[in-house]
Amino acid sequence: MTNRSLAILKPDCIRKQLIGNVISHIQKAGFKILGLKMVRLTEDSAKGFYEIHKERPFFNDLIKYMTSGPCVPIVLEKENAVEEFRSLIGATDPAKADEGTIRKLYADNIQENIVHGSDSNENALKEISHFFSRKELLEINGWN
Ligand code: 3AN
Repeated sequence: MTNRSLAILKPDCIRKQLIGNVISHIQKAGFKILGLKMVRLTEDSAKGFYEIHKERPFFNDLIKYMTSGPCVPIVLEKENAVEEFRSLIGATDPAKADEGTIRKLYADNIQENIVHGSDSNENALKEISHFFSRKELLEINGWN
């Protein structure tokens, strides 16, 4: 079934000038880009996005990192988008990620791991609405 996933190119991706490289991997893997923008997350917005991790020991560092510079959220569409995108990016810890995955290729460590990918269809829809309005996606795609 065709569905959607939210990717976020994280601040280390932008700092390392890797936006183009990562988007190239995404497009070569057959994902359609339905929406894309550059944003700087506020502390409140980052805390809202990562609410599920609020009790984890790395939460404060994660918020600091995610607000340390701009991010590029991207709405993706493909057959089995969530699973397919998670296999394209690789394990959370780049040291454990498979060869050829985006995190294996570009990420430095488990926190600064270049890219986010939704972990379920339900979360994908929630995460997409964190960054994009329905109207915004409809208006853009109405031109295709
Ligand atoms: P994924 O991004 O692979 O779904 P999650 O949702 O478990 O991984 O974690 C969200 C983010 O929190 C990760 N992308 C990473 O930046 C950070 N993170 C996860 N686990 C750790 C950890 N053990 N230490 C530091 N940061 C972590």
